[in-house]
Amino acid sequence: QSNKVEVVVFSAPSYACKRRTTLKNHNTLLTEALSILAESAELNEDEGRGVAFRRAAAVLKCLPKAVSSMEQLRGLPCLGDHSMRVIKDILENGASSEAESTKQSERFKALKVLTGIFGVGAKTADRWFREGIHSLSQLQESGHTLNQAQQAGLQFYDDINLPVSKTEADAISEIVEKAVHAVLPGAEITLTGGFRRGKLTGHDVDFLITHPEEGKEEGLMPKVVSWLESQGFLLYQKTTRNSYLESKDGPGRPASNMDRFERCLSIFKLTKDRCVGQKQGTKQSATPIESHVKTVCSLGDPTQAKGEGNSESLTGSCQKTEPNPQSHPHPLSQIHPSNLTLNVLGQEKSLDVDQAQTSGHKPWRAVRVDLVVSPVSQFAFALLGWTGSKLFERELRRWAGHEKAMSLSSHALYDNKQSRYLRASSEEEIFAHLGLEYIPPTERNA
Ligand code: DCP
Ligand code: MG
Repeated sequence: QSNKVEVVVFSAPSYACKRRTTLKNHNTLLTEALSILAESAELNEDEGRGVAFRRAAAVLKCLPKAVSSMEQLRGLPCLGDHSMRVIKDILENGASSEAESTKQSERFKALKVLTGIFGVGAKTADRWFREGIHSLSQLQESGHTLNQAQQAGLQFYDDINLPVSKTEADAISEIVEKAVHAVLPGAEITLTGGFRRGKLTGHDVDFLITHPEEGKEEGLMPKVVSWLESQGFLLYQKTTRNSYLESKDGPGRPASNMDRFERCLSIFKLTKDRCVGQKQGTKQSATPIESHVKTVCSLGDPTQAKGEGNSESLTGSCQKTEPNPQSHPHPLSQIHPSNLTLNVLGQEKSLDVDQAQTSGHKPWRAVRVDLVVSPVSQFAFALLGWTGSKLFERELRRWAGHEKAMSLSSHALYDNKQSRYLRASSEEEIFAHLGLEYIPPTERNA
């Protein structure tokens, strides 16, 4: 009789886009610690280090079992010395001292609070931190001029840092569908981002809009935005014409129809009706959209911000932080007195902090919504590019560039060897062009 203990040695492909990563994570202790270190690196604008920790966390997310010993890891890619030390610490001591001390550090805590403001990226947060601004109240006292995005970000701080549920995302979907169909019947709306990957919560709700007839989608976004504004659904919006010609990751010679993506970064006002509320077992008499419209119309006077101010830059205001209620001790609650004056673009404006503080009691909540319009010829690329996860996207582009001599973006796939664009009308076709097995959205949670 043998008393040898069988050790399960894990293995996985080194590109995350070749792995199937569902939401079932057997190694949350390890991946959460590595994610903290990744986040900290990103907040310090150390992208290389951030990606290294993200890759290490991602490879552990796809394992079929919990890791119990270091020797199980010897066949795995993406685990550098630093990540290995973190894992070892957790296996031996139950926690990573480095991740714990990072979480406790004044800088990390302050940067989290500050980047929790919509429109504030790592650069701005770091500048403020170095000026001694560590909290929202210190930011208020500093008299800094905030742009419109940041002003909205501060005003709806608590709501924006509260995870969005799938139920809320579905209620938003109905509103977006109603808006789009009101201005362009036949247009198609797809929920993308984390919710398409099957996540039950998100930091925002992402949509991709197209029309089966090429060109019909042109000029759609301003009309959708006007409709939403007229119905009182928008607390803030900034529409940008996403110029593909200017984008960094696009191939060198884009076709003429490729500078058409329009994007709207917005904050919706979502009424907490019977559908949206978290109460269990309540009957729904009206459809969410009907009761929503009624309530919003009767509320009147929605706070409307015209998106004319410059947000920190698209990337700045897109700084995505995983909402984590435990690490957010409701920073607005530190603010006194209850009615503050903010210096917004040189104008004195009063900010109703009571309103912001009572996120749990008011009959509505603020939800971040990201709308993207794509011509149907680019839809598959846009869908693949906006479904994520961010690391999955990055790995797809790395695979395309390094292994296939191709350039992949949310607009197109360019074959550098053949010097031509490769067409695709589905995600499956793009994976096939890339020589990859098709991975469905629910398995792209790298
Ligand atoms: N995306 C990207 N690069 C950006 C912005 C977005 O690759 N600068 C893609 C990948 C994301 C998707 O768009 O998965 C949606 O962006 P989100 O930041 O909303 O990411 P998720 O929806 O995945 O996360 P969450 O659930 O927190 O909203
Ligand atoms: Mg999202």
